[in-house]
Amino acid sequence: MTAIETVAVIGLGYIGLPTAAILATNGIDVIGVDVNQGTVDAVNRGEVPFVEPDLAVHVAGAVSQGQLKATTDTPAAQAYIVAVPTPFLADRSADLSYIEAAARGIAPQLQGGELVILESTSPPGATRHLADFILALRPDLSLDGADDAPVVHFAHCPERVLPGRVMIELVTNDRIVGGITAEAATLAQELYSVFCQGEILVTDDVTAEMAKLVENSYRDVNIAFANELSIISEKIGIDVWELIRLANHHPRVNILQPGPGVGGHCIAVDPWFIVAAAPDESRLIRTAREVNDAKPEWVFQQIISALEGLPATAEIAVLGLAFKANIDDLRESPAIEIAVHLAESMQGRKINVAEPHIEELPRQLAGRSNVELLSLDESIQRSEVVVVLVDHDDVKAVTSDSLAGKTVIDTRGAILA
Ligand code: SAJ
Repeated sequence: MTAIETVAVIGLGYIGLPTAAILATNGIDVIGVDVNQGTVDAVNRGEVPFVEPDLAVHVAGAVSQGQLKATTDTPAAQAYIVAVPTPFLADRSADLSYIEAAARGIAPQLQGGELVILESTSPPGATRHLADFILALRPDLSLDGADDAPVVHFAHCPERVLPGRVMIELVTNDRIVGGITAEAATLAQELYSVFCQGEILVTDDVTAEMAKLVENSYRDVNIAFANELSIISEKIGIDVWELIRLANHHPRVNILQPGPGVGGHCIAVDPWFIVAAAPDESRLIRTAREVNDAKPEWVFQQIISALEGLPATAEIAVLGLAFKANIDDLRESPAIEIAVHLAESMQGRKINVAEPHIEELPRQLAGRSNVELLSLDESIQRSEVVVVLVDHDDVKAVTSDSLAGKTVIDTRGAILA
């Protein structure tokens, strides 16, 4: 196959659009495909429909040079990169319907010789499922040239970029490419080397799928360990932050930080794909998920205990709503879960929310008569109990003077540490 010059990127979300833009600014002709006409129109105007540092300048530049276009219909291309959502279903197995929809768009365009890459975080076997799905629609094509049928190459190349640093990490992170065949992996390696300056490591499709899931599970298990330590420390009456700081002086110990739970759309989801694939064997991974998922309720109970003996008019400050520090992303945030639980269970009590990164309350909290979005200073001033849920820099700058006489529940060790 000659060098790939035309790539269709299916799904112009948090991963697809940055990938499309970085390929385009490196000289590839890129057609972005999305089911959302609004997204397609925005990209064709050179605009970005969500916030990610440096992405806007890449998209605007690529569109103005004619390297990047968007459409709702999948075109013919030499390579396809599928970057669509893989949420989990009620039984916590992965929903592959978006991948199947992408496959339906790609199948009629294939002539043989193309490379199809799945980037979406996927359960083991998803790349094979995508290949089988396409080949069932196109029995005239094959994986290996059997019976002289033209070959289509399939690979999995999981994304590993951190939101907020996507445009940097796309270029600098090492990358894993897993091919259903060795040739597919080599072709994918060549394509990613157009923009990736990190090492591009080659393996098979299922190992690549598992590598991504394992990275996020590793972090989940380690955060669960820290969260469990915070609960044990509370029970035996010691300071978990001091405990972890001291233990981490050991040369081979590096405990992560406890918090109000694990948020975002990756670490709290991906481990379940491993559990679904091997339920009886994934005891530690499942338990870690359960420990982290149970943390918001534990924090809520801590707040209830802190309120005992205080007057019914005592107000509560909630500092931070984002799923982690210094971002405005509220998706799957444990802080929101706790704030909503407080608002619902204490209708007569004021909840003074401070989240410096947002202008208005999210829909789960908006319109509730006992919830108000205030500045950090004001929410603290008005409240007897102060609950720290996110360690934003602004929250860490809160002085102990302003907290004098108040009960502080610091789930992040942002102020008390
Ligand atoms: N958290 C803690 N304690 C810690 C570290 C994190 O409670 O010591 C919490 C955070 O507050 C947050 C959650 O965990 O609620 C997840 O935050 P994160 O910064 O660990 O990760 P994400 O979800 O922003 O991005 C992760 C990254 N994966 C790894 O670091 C292994 C990123 O590289 C992946 O690309 C991304 O998931 C993804 O898309 O899968």
